[in-house]
Amino acid sequence: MARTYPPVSLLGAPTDIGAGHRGAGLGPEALRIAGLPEALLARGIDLVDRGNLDGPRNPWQPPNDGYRHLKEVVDWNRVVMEAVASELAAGRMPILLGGDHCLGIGSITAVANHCRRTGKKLRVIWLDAHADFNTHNVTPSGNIHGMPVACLCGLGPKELTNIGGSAPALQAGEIRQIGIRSVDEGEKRLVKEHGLDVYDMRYIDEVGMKRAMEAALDGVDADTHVHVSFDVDFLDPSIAPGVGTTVPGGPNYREAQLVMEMIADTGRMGSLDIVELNPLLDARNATAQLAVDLVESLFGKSTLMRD
Ligand code: 6HN
Ligand code: MN
Ligand code: MN
Ligand code: MN
Repeated sequence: MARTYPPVSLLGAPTDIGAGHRGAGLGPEALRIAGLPEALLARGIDLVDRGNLDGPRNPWQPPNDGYRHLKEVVDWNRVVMEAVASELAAGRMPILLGGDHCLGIGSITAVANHCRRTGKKLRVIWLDAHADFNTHNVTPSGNIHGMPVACLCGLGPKELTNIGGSAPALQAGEIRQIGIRSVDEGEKRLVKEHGLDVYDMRYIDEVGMKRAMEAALDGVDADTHVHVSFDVDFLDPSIAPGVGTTVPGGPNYREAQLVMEMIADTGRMGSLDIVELNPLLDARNATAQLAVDLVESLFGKSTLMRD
């Protein structure tokens, strides 16, 4: 049976404010040029591209007390949170076009508040090479794109942990992390302390992507809002070179497709972030095109044979 999707809104957030490389701010335009709007329209989706949000420029400063650009990161996340919240309130599915992964704080805080208000359960599927669970005490870089999951779980500066009104925005039990293969030393300790549910590459190698995703999606039902936070560095760098923080040993093309297909099969995706795409490091926009291809699968494209 063909699935129908809620109306979708694209929200561009052209910034690399939380990253260690310049260029992720060009991500929204690269995704559009790679054909994301047309691909979704071709899936029969009622789509509106809201264009790009506006926020502070990147001052490119060194860390201060363990954070780079904290004030600007807060400003960007407020803008993102409000935009995502208003799409959800209007019954639309927001797709955030990053931008770096620090924006997951605003995006997911808005989603979490929406779920509390509507009485939905929330499941965040965090596709990433990294756990993004650093704090200012343990971060090796000061880059806030390495901290969004910690902030969402209440660990971080008040301006970010309480951005949606109260902290924590999320319980660790609401998150599943897939594809993880680079976690900093201090970060590892925090991930364990907070009991994050991590399906790392070792686990995926051992049991296979199918079983890993079955476990990650276990319990998702008609009352669940699934939020997908897709950090493009989740993918193996041999197929996705256009990111600032490549880590070898990631999911290959087929494994990545399976992840997206299994999420699509739940029929419960209610919001999506596509982050960390860096066109300055890409090869002829190939990584952007791959991201679009995978997003089509998130919207059911490659499940055709099973309809
Ligand atoms: N990302 N763990 C490293 C750091 O600097 O904290 C890398 C973080 C990468 C974050 O890709 O979203
Ligand atoms: Mn990330
Ligand atoms: Mn990452
Ligand atoms: Mn919803």
